[in-house]
Amino acid sequence: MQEKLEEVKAQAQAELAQASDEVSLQNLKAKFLGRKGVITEILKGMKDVAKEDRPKMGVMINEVKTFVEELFDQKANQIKEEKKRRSIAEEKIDATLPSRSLSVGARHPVSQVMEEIINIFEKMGFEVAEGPEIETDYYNFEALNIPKNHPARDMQDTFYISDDVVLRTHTSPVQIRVMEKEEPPIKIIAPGRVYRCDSDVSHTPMFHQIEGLLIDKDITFGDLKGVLTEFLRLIFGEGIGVRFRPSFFPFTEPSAEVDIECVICEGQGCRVCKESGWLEILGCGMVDPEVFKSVNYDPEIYSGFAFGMGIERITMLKFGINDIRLFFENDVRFLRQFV
Ligand code: 2NL
Repeated sequence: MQEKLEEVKAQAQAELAQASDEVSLQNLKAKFLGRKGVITEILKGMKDVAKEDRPKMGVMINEVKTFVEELFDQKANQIKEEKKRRSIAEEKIDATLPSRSLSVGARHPVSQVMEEIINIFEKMGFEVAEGPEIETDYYNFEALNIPKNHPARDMQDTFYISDDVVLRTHTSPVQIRVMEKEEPPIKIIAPGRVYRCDSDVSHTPMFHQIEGLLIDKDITFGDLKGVLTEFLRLIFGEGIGVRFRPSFFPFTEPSAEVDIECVICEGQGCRVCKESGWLEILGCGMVDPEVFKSVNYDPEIYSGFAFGMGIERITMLKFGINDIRLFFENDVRFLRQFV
């Protein structure tokens, strides 16, 4: 028996020395220590051993078993270490390789002009007001004295969510909401996205607008002219020609449209200004008493002016861009030209 056990030890040592990976190690483990393994078979043979010899035999067999188990543990560690060493040697990272270059974007020209306009009005003491882009018919039309049959209310021109709910077509409803909540003096601008059912070289279904509103005692059309003329000179340059033309809006009376001298041909006449030498840039007027009625302001005490302008149009004129749709493609080669 003693001899047999020595043989098993030697055999295990010899065969383990040959094993070089986890699979062959597992197979050998089954062969020696498994349920039908060599050592297990020897243990099973105990029943044929004389009773008085069994304890001694048991100790001897267990010694061999422990010896072989330790051999396997050692070998398993050796294989694991070898595998790790190899992966460190082979999977090298070259930290000196040049990196892939990151492409740098650019601030959208509409955002730049939006910010510039907001800055100018903030310096004049206006505060920014914001409100929902999904509005009720009341705030978008009714409170602004826009009659039920007005073309702006047509399904062709406005995105209706339901009979009573629309995507705002201007930011005026923001100003109605402020007037509902606060008493004059009011001095706000309302920048934001607006929506109209329209699409061609100069119209997109969503565009940006800034409206302004100033209400106090004794506000006159002269104040309106002063503020807007100063604004246009700051945006387009000190020398720019400015003119006010009579116009009509349901929410202002009197109303005016404001033109600047054509920035493309300097007033000589060209395709952009349709040979007139002038460019329409914004609409404005004195707030109509009907609007004051909607928000419970007394038109005998207060007066004020309001104005509105489209940001895309101003941005196109400022940078000489001839197709509004370029703003919405977000091609960085286009966007980078205006930094
Ligand atoms: C344009 C013309 C305008 C207003 C907007 C306004 C707002 C209130 C009361 C009265 Cl709450 N008016 N806004 C007034 C005149 C013109 O916009 O051509 N926008 C692109």
